[in-house]
Amino acid sequence: MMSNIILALIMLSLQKWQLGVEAVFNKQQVYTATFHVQWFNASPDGYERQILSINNQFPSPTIIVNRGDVINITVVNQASEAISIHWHGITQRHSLHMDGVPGVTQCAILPTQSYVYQFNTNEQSGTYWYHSHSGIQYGDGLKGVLIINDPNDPWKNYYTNEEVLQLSDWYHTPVGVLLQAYVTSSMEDPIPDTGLINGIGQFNCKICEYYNASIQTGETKRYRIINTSIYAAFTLTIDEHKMRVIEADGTILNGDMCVRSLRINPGQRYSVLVNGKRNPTRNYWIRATINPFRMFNEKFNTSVQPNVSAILQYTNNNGEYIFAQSPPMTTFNNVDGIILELITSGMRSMDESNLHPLKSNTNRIPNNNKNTKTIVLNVKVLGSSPGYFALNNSTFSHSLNTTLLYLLLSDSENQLLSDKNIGLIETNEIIDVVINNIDYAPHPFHLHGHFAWILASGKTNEGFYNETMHRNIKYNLHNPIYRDTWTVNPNTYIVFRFKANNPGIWMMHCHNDWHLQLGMAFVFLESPQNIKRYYKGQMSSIPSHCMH
Ligand SMILES: [Cu+2]
Repeated sequence: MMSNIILALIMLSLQKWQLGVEAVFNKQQVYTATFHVQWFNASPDGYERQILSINNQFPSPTIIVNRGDVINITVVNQASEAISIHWHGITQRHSLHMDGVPGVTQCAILPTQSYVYQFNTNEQSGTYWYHSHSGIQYGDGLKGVLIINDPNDPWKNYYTNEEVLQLSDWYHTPVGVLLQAYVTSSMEDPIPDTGLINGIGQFNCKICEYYNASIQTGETKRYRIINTSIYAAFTLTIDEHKMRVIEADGTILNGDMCVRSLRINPGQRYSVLVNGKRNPTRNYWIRATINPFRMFNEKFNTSVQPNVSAILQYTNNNGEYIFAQSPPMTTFNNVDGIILELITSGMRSMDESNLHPLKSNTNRIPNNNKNTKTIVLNVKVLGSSPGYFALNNSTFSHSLNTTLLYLLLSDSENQLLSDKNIGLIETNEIIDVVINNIDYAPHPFHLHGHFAWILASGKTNEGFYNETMHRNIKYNLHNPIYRDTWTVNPNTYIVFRFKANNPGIWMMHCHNDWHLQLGMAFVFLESPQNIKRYYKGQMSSIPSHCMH
């Protein structure tokens, strides 16, 4: 008891010291870099292919900044196709034209051209990432990690070091080739060949390479886990170690959820704390497995390797590896059984609605009032050959010859609003969005420009939000999770809320990118008059390459 009090006092003084440091941190820094985007050959999983890289690196550079810093990145297109970069989870307040969505907020960057992305991270902190928003291009490698440190992170004193584990699905065929076939036939979502952890995978290898994560004996370490896939949900486990979930998409959690397996959908991020063993006798496997929407034998054939592993290497206080050997292969026995069990238990334990913020945010959730607008979107597949995803029977498509932002600035908002997949929301309205997922697959939805409170979410096959049922749906207005990417379970609903306090043209779409390519998207046109007022003066005319 006494030692707990002393510990609390030390923590308190540490926090005060941190506050002192914050004054230094708060001097706004500008993080400047140049990204040369180009193809290069590499074999991250033992299979050589062309990768769309940044500065001939794979994985792409990790950006680490402090809260409040400005990011300034010049993207130089040295590839053969048009590109763009979206900064996933950054709300782009006063920098809508930096959101990186071709046809919506900017013209794509053509070959030989460059574009400067500059934006302020403002009050945001946590784990983010960036990726191309041109077609399905980030599946070929154009993506990376973005971390915004918060000197006042409440969990900061509970861990000593941190490390990123970027999970990604990986295709051996360039995804643009697969996309052509996908949009012209009624085939199912192309299944990735395998997965990568921090850019390293194992595909039919005899002498395999593994990413080496590390942990010191007895330390508590933070791992930032990011799923940068275009398709795959992953289940992640660390043999004989548990994970305390402390962050979801930049929101600090209360740490109540401690899991054996973590389920993470494309676009989502989690931070977990892992306690290192005091007297380890060996290293351990970190395993990530691609979750198919259906069972393995139905969706996977033998050429697909749904499992990717890394090694948790124990180190001494000097950071030196203690054990020379990899974890014993015998722990790989009965892999299929283990993995199926993990996926099942992962689905059981990782109910996203059980994640709660550290501070009850009751006061911050905007109250339902006369300004509340409820938008119901029924999502389903339309047609069959090819099938398209539709929201309220309308599929999202837009011209790349201009942008919605330029159309608005040239006073063509009526043209925008005639599109069924664009919804008008006005300043300070409270927006409740219902998504009914009329489909057998879960869909991870991502909202640009905002974080949303997830007020209610049905379990798989629970049924839809409709005239009669919605009265029985109970909203969590006490401690709902607040994030930018969430899972809508199959054959049921989700309800989320945000306040229209960030004028912009914000996409909301499925982050299974194959589905986005088939139109599973919606756009919120938020406070158009404010957008005009703010951006008309500072934006030049439409670049010629963007026009018809
Ligand atoms: Cu989807």
